[in-house]
Amino acid sequence: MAEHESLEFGKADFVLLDSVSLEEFMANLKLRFEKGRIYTYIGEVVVSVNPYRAMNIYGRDTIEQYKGRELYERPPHLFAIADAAYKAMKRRNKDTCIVISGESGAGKTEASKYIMQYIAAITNPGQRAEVERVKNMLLKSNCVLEAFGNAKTKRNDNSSRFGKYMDINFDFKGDPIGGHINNYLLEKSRVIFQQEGERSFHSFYQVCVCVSTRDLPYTTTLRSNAITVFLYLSPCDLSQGNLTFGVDGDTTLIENSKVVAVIGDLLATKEENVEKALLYRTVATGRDVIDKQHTTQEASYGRDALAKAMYERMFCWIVGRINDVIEVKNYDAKVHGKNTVIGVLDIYGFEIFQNNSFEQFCINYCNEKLQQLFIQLVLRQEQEEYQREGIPWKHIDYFNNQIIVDLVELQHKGIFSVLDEACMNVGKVTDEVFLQGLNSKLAKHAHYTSRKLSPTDKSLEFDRDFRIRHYAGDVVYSVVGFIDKNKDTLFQDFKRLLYNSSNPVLKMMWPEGKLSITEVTKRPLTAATLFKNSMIALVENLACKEPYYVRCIKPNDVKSPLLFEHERCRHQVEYLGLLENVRVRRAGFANRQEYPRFLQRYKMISEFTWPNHDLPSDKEAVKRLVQGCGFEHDVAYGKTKVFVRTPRTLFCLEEQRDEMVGRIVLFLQKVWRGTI
Ligand code: AD9
Ligand code: MG
Repeated sequence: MAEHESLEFGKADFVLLDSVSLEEFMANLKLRFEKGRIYTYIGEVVVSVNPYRAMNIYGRDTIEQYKGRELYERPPHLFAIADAAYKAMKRRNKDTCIVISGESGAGKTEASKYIMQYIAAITNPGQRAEVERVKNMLLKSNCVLEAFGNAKTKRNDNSSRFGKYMDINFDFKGDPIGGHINNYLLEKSRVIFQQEGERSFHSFYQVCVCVSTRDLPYTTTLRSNAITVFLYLSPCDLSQGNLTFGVDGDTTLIENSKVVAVIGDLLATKEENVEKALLYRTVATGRDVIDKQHTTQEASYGRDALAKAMYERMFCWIVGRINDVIEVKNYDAKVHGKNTVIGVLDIYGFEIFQNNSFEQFCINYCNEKLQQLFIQLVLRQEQEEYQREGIPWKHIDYFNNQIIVDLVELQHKGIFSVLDEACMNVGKVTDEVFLQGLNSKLAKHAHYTSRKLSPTDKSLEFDRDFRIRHYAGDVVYSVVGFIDKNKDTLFQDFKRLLYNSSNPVLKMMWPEGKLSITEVTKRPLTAATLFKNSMIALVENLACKEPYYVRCIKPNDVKSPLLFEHERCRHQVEYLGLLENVRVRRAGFANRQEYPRFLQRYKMISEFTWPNHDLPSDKEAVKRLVQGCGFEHDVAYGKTKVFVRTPRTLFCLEEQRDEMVGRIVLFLQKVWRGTI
């Protein structure tokens, strides 16, 4: 329960609602949003509503107010959750993580940056140079990663098109000594295509601006860069010409050969090598190795695959470079003890577009996994706390989205397996074959349907459509492109081309280009399998840490700071399971505090504890205090914590405390003025 917040701003913790109904929840959320109170707790979970305006609540003075405080001592804030994670890590030597979830545009990335800023601000009081260096790197890496990994979408002008999990390592003093970033599936198809009203990654436009404002010779490389990417930036002038293919009789040709020269230059390789890789494919037939000419379609496919793969590799390379400079160095665990970790997860939010493809499918599956983790951990955490403290537990039902997670990832039966099977077909490998596979395996699944299975369903407009009932809503996906995106083929010729570049960085990015065609036999893992494995590993990693949650809500679809669209918000509150979260929290105990903390806060309201108690333990002292106030019936005593069931009791305690603090202040003022 947060201090200094009058009811004028609504309830600072949803647990304190008079009754738990959707109406009350929504009314409180709306009132707080309108009063500029964008954060509200559910116990230790922060619910955040995107304000869509600059808020004066992240400055140095605010940071100072939260430093070292308990959650309930200050109005709800991201800083409080960051502090709680930090304290748990420092005091109890626990690895913690902060999981930020919510749909696209709800404010996850902004929240993650404020959390990082807070952690940076409260650490390293001794100004150690190496720690300052690490902190700077951690903070500044955001800007680089956003340039290369974020883009404007219809949902968000600065949408993360990759998932990011960042570990910050702390030494025994609690100062950051390093970190590590894991990145997840970059939406690389954006390099070659953007839906109407969307853009490619920010970096392309930033490069374009550089080119027009800077001088030669520095821009020589940049210009060639820009030329090659112009192809794919629809709003740009393409006056430099496209890399397009045509035919002359039986021969496939590059129509604009000037571009090939630029690419050769850029890739630090010979023009003719580029041309050959674009037009031919080396294949092994028995003992022979031959050059097979591409059709124009194959050549275009190869060109696009090359552009996507190069961008993705470059992105991973950038992440790797950042990791090199932030990795923990010279830390001897034997001398200093184990270094502890706070992980911050900021991943692409659930999204529904007009056209949803493989990328949306992966993004939404990722959000299903995180929702499942939230369900497990919120329940598990409560359960474990009661068990640990020796207090009986009462079960609350949730909608469990495990059924949807299984629908996607289950071995043999799940959508990813059906997709992989379709990709391995020896005969026809088409998106339609994949859809048939889905229809035959999942016809009876409550969360799957398709146009074939529900022909009268108006939301399924085309034969290629299938629909998943996600925890956050129904999404219609088009199967078009699933097979290609899953196989993610890049001809070996391109890998070899890049490996043979005289640019050492490019060469290093493509080690597999070393293999000759006869050595390449192993089928690489598909994009779906790689993504699934990375999600499973991510969830395992999060599950073994003490989690803190930020649940972000997007108030409207027009980025307005004033509009609280009731239906939009209600939908999010429902699917995020926030009401159930409140119920779980209330069915147990609304508040729990360690005995010394509780005493520190309320000792002035009891003659047995003020100014100090002489009882054998703090636990005994708390018991006496509670008995004295007449709250025995509403309180349970755990091993290390006192549990308060109803918020009303806390209110009463707070009221009595306020009154006593008021009296003490008055008394002290009189003493100072010499009137006593
Ligand atoms: V996505 O899943 O990556 O597409 P996010 O990350 O949830 O999405 P983001 O943090 O990028 O959303 O927020 C979207 C926009 O909302 C930002 O660019 C800001 O303009 C705005 N925003 C979000 N949070 C805040 C805030 N605390 N204060 C002010 C905010 N503006
Ligand atoms: Mg984001």
